[in-house]
Amino acid sequence: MRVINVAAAQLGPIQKADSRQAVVKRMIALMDEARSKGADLIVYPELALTTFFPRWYMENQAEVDAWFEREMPNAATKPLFERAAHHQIAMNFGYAELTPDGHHFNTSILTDKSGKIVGKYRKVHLPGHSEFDTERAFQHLEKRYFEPGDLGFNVWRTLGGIIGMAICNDRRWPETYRVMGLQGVEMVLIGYNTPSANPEKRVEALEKRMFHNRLSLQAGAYQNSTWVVGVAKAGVEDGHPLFGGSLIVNPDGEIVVEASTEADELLVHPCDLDATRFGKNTIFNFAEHRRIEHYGLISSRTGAVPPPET
Ligand code: CDT
Repeated sequence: MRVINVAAAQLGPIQKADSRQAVVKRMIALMDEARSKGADLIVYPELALTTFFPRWYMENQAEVDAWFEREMPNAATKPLFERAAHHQIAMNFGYAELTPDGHHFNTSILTDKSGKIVGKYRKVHLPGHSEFDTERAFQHLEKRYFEPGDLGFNVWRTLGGIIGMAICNDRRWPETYRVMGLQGVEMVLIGYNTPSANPEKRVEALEKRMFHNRLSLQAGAYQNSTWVVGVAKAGVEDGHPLFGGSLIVNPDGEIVVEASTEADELLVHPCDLDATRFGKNTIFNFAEHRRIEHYGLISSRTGAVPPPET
């Protein structure tokens, strides 16, 4: 058995006025609880340090940049890194990254148990739009504030296993998991901020949106025989509800733990990486069964092109 005791640390809402220092305090409280429960790794959501700011339309770049981190760790997050090193607990969290040469990414990092950053991922599948959209119930301006990630879907050998990362909307795309699956991934860490309502389809029920969340994470896990850890930022942020439903999915695609609130909430589960072996060696033995001669369109065509009508 190769067990990583994973803590999925769901965060409740973060209001616009909340400081990073206040959020880090909440993250440390969850980390203390995770450590007391024997966790090796704690996983926090996408954009964990701030409110989900892409719902707000901004034209002033200085105002936008105030939501971004110029270095990691920085003054606000140093106490989190120090506590992680003290507890000897690895961590993963998301934040808005502003690089020294002026690029903006929706980023996620993975540390080892000493608090050293061992992996970085930048969100590839940015949802939403880039200009103010009067048709929407509310805005989702990720395409305005972020560039598509430039690092691809990597995996890292750490904590005795092979671990990858993705962010929120990435979880809905099978390519996300498969590219990591082809590198032998054993655990995928995915933070999210998902509105409880569909801004383009007001009648869509919350239950259906949560079904799509589970469906995506469970399919990704099963079809690549990997653990998947999905962690929400949940609750009502300045009048805008985000759903919870943080969960850990085993390599058979089954949910082993799931959050029940929309507040700060910790789920801890022992994830045996050797449980990924059976699926990887049988039905999803890629080397044995994949037929890449038929998959060319996946990497050569972006949008669907139906055949001409006859
Ligand atoms: N943060 C994020 O990627 N949210 C998207 C919502 C898209 S609705 C415009 C998601 O896929 O959950």
